[in-house]
Amino acid sequence: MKNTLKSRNQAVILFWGIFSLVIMAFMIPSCSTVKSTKGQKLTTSFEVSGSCEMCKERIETVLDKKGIYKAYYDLENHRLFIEYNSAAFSELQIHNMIAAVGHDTDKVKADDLVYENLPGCCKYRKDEKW
Ligand SMILES: [Cu+2]
Repeated sequence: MKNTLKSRNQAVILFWGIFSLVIMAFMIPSCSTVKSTKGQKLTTSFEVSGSCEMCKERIETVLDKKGIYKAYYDLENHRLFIEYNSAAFSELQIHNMIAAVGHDTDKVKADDLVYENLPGCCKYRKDEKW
């Protein structure tokens, strides 16, 4: 009698122990994913090479993505202004996306082959030494 009572208590403790572990296992990752998918709204600007309206269009189009709220390329000052979600992209990823379509940024240089394939009016490296 005493023995069964003890084992019953142990079973109850075991049950609640497992139960709370399961609850915690569900809670912890859901908390962290909510945090990471929410991210932060970041605003930044950096140098991007470009020479004409087509460049502006190309740069702004490649940044027309979910997670990027605003992207404005100032053609005169060769500067990109961007507002994005930190959970969706890192700043370096944005630099890479721009370089991938042929435009050098102050952090990432576009691949020569991609650059060579830009239309003549977009050849911004003319008077620059690389
Ligand atoms: Cu251009």
